[in-house]
Amino acid sequence: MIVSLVKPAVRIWTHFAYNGASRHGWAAWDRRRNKSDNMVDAAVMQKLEAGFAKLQASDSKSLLKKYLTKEVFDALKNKKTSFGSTLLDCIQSGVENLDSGVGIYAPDAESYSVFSDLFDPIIEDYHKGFKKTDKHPACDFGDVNSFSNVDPTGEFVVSTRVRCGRSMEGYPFNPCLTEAQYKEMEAKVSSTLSGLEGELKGKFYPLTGMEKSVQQQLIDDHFLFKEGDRFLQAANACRYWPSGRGIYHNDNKTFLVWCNEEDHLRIISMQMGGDLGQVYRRLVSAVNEIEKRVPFSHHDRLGFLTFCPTNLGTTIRASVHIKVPKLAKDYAKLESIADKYNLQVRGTRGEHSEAEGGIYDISNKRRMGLTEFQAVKEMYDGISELIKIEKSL
Ligand code: ADP
Ligand code: DAR
Repeated sequence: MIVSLVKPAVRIWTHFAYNGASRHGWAAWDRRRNKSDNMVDAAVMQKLEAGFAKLQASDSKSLLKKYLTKEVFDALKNKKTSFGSTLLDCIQSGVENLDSGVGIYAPDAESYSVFSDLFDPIIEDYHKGFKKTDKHPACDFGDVNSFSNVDPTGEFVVSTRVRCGRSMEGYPFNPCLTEAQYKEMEAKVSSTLSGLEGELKGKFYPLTGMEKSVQQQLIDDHFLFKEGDRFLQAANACRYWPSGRGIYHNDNKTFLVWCNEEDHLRIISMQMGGDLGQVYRRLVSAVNEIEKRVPFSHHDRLGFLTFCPTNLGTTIRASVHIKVPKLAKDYAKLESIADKYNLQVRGTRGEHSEAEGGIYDISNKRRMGLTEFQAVKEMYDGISELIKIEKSL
């Protein structure tokens, strides 16, 4: 009887202990976090201990829960990066959102090495075997004319999109950015992109001052990132919103750049239909053009650096919005077939969303341990197989 009361009691205590502490709000906690000393202060330690206990008492399925063992927690809880980032900055989103799939972000690039005891096993698991001794290959977009239309008859694929993430050298990630830095980065991105010509020519639209109806239409049309992502909010990635945030796009909205949502830059090529070749060629030429003007943060072992470990390396997500009504009748089967081809199945609006009108967002899952070309080929081959199976049912 006593034992059966313990777990719920622990769960209740940790819930209030953790959330009670955050009742004082991040601003107060932020002020207490003295970035100059190398000790983790008592307030942070109290939230860390409560957060760890809450996670342990939960039935969360996140990679954070899986790999933040007591041993790893004790080894990392007193560590800080030179930006003053602590283990709490890394795990707070996964502690607040127990339904996270991953649950961890890097507040700055150094976090990947200072907290590597936690990041490395999560990276190995998510990217299907990229070990801490592995080195991500050099950037290689391959032959950009290798991909044709993945669905020439247009029976299944609604639209195709290839995106990559880039971090600007000299700036930390969201939780460590000041409002002045957000504005500085936005100005740099806006002026850099204003030099693009031809099909890439377009205009930068700051989120600050954007008509709500215009913003919502861009989101509904899948061109703009959504607002109020609770995972990013809990990771302290939405401070000073909408300062420094915005979107650049060409007239046809086939080439877009997100500024300071989850990553400093999300470079996106997309269009209706299944012509992956055309989408990929546009993405590659855009990345090459932008790289001439903006130095990107790159790590010798991890590849291109991003806020979330799931986007490291190539940072490439190649996706289709696709209707596979027969396969979708058995969602678990669709996911297991997709998993065989290293594909990730998501709802129409991406992460943590449901399919609308039977449209699924299906993309390559892993981004590390293979080249950009191989990541896109993995999507092309996997989607081709899914369409073959759908046709056979
Ligand atoms: P993240 O990887 O950070 O979740 P994504 O790069 O997947 O973000 O962007 C998610 C957004 O992109 C969602 O709004 C989703 O609807 C849109 N999206 C993804 N793939 C496609 C596609 N093939 N066609 C149209 N929109 C897409
Ligand atoms: N939603 C968070 C992050 C998952 C990876 N997707 C990113 N980074 N957009 C989670 O842990 O579920």
